[in-house]
Amino acid sequence: MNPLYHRAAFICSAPQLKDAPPDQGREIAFAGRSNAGKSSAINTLVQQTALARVSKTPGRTQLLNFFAIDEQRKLVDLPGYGYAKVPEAMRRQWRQMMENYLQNRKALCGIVLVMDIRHPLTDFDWQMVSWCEHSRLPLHILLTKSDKLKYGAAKTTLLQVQRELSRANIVVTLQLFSALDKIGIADVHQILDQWFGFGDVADVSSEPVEFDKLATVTPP
Ligand SMILES: Nc1nc2c(ncn2[C@@H]2O[C@H](COP(=O)(O)OP(=O)(O)OP(=O)(O)O)[C@@H](O)[C@H]2O)c(=O)[nH]1
Ligand SMILES: [Mg+2]
Repeated sequence: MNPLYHRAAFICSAPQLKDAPPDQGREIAFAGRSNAGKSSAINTLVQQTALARVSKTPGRTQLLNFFAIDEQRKLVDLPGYGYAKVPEAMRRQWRQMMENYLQNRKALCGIVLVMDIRHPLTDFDWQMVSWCEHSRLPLHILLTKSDKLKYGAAKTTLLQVQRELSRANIVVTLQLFSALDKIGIADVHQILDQWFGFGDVADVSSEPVEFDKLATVTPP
């Protein structure tokens, strides 16, 4: 594993895009339904137990949470969607913010879409897939909580999801994942390395961010 992931540090929580750190370098965002396991996936990938806040209560992550990998690279924990108790006005706000973020954030170089393997490809997931298509963003899907199914059943779901996406002409990569059993970590790291351009660092042309100046907001 690239040791930089282990050193990931909280930058800030942004209620809106205007509160986000400067739009420079490269950024990879984790999206998905509330309670799917986004925050857990981030913690597992950086081998830290409490970088991103995990909760049994759906809808916990309501903000855009930014984490620094290094001066030029960030991970973003996006607010979950599809939480039934969220009022309509908040849903609308969420949709606007997500569309704005996905369409206008220049640093954004890829989306990791996290789905609970027991409930894959919800309407919201399709919405996210189509936004990524529209914005020409690379997409990698994690079928997480794969520990909840026997290996054979997990593999069958993986193939079904793959088939449905290819039937819709969607180009994505996807894999099984479990934060609990630590399944699939190396594969996600490979995707992150590729999108972050580790190995072709000179390719990242933006100015370095001074994280000391940004780390002023209370952690989530
Ligand atoms: N069994 C199992 N449980 C998991 C796994 N990943 C997450 N969970 C549990 O699922 C619940 C939700 O996890 P979170 O990581 O907070 O989910 P989230 O997608 O960040 O949720 P929001 O912030 O509400 O959008 C927690 O109780 C986690 O412990 C996994 O791989 N296996
Ligand atoms: Mg979360």
